[in-house]
Amino acid sequence: MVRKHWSPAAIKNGIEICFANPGTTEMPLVQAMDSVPGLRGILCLHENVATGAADGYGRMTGHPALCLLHLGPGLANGLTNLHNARRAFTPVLNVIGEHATWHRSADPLLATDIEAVARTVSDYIKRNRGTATIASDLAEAITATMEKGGRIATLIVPHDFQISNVDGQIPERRNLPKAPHSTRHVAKTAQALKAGKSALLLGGAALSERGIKLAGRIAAASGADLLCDTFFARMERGGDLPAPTRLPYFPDQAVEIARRYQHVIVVGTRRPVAFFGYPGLPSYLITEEQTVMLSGPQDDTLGALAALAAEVNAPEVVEPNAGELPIMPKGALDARSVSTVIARLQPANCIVMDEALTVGMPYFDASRHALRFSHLMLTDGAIGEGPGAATGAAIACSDRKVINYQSDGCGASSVQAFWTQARENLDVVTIIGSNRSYNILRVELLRAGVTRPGLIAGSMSSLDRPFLDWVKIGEGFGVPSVAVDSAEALARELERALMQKGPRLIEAIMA
Ligand SMILES: Cc1ncc(C[n+]2csc(CCOP(=O)(O)OP(=O)(O)O)c2C)c(N)n1
Repeated sequence: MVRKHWSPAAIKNGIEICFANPGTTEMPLVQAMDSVPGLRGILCLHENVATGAADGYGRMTGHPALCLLHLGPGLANGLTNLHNARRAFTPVLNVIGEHATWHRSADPLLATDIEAVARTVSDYIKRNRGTATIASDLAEAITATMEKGGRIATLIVPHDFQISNVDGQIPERRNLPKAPHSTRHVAKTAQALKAGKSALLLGGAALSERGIKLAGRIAAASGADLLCDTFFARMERGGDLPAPTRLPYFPDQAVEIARRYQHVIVVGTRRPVAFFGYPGLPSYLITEEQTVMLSGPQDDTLGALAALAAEVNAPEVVEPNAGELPIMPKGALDARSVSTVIARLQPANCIVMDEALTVGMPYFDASRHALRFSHLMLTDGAIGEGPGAATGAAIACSDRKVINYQSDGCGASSVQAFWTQARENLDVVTIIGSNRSYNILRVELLRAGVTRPGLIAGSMSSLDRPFLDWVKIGEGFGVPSVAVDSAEALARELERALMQKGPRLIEAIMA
């Protein structure tokens, strides 16, 4: 039976976790998970939690999780976080159960053009054509997720093919040859570093521990500054690691920083683009003349950095990133004080999933001298990622504490993740920066010169009628929760939460 064949095929190809919100057309595949040990099924109460979790899991492990989703509407529900995963270059495999082939012509409920939905985020889409190829299709789709630095693959499997008999070998995914880095780009970069004041703009693999250390050595040899992407997928930070300056979100501020350099060397990412188009401001944050490409997100960035380090005679050891954390705040809570309390108390080796928008704006600088940690961010601006991604990160790294620093509006989009955290007893502490507004929309209006928004514009950006009661929300999904409104109380509750195992939620109510 395919049921029996399916799980071994997934496991043999390196899949260990299946984040699922299944329906009838996926149930044979769900049953298959019981047939052999090794594939852990995790129920998510919304598909966007499943896809967000797969993103968090993939960013922490470097290999794909499987998302089992129900027909077109199930996949559509998960699209937001597949957008984020795509920008993060996270490998993710979606498997979609489809109606039985003989039943589709009757236009049953839930019949959808699944390929059309999948196309918006997937680089690889395949419709399984028969039982005999299910296992090889699966192996091929898993291989596709590992291509070009990490991709989204979607495999559609009709229900009748899931329940038929199948024999034969279980194929393995192909090992993809790694494209070598460009020696021409290395030579051009070395020249640019000599020509004038430069910065290395780091993203992707350049923000891994190895990448950032190589970049630090190159900076020490050449006098270049280190910058990083505004919305990076994962960055190793704190301790004695080099600490790049993050390009600001607002393009005028980013351009102001970029203007200081004759050359900006792009490493592991793309030429940076403003989030939105604002009148009078450019789309690209660095000019064409400034741009020197060392490597893009899909290239061998670590190889290129190592070659560049050799080319510029980089020292083996550089001055550690010395400095102090900001002092512990007191009194009423604001963005700065919430960010500072977290930066000061976060334990060594933790993972911080940061979807805190304006609440979290001070956090990057506040945590510059924090203990060593992995910092994950919202990569594509499609909100509602944090709780799901924190869930996936906690499953990927069960020995590490996960902190989900979360603004309230974004958090409200994926509250169902708390239930999965409770059910799986995941070690996630969620801190809701509760400003009771979609504050970024107000800031954007202000920047556009709208000092007095109209009634409708005002109500579209306020979350205060009624307040979201995060203690009830957390508790309702099974997560012990508490609300605080001072820095002292936040520090006390965060310390307490960090000492315990299992999920906790703290609502930090801002003045
Ligand atoms: C999927 C999606 N829907 C809507 C938006 C538009 N949007 C961007 S930020 C935001 C509100 C964020 O509010 P909150 O999380 O409370 O953060 P704050 O702005 O208060 O810091 C909205 C609605 C988006 N980016 N993505």
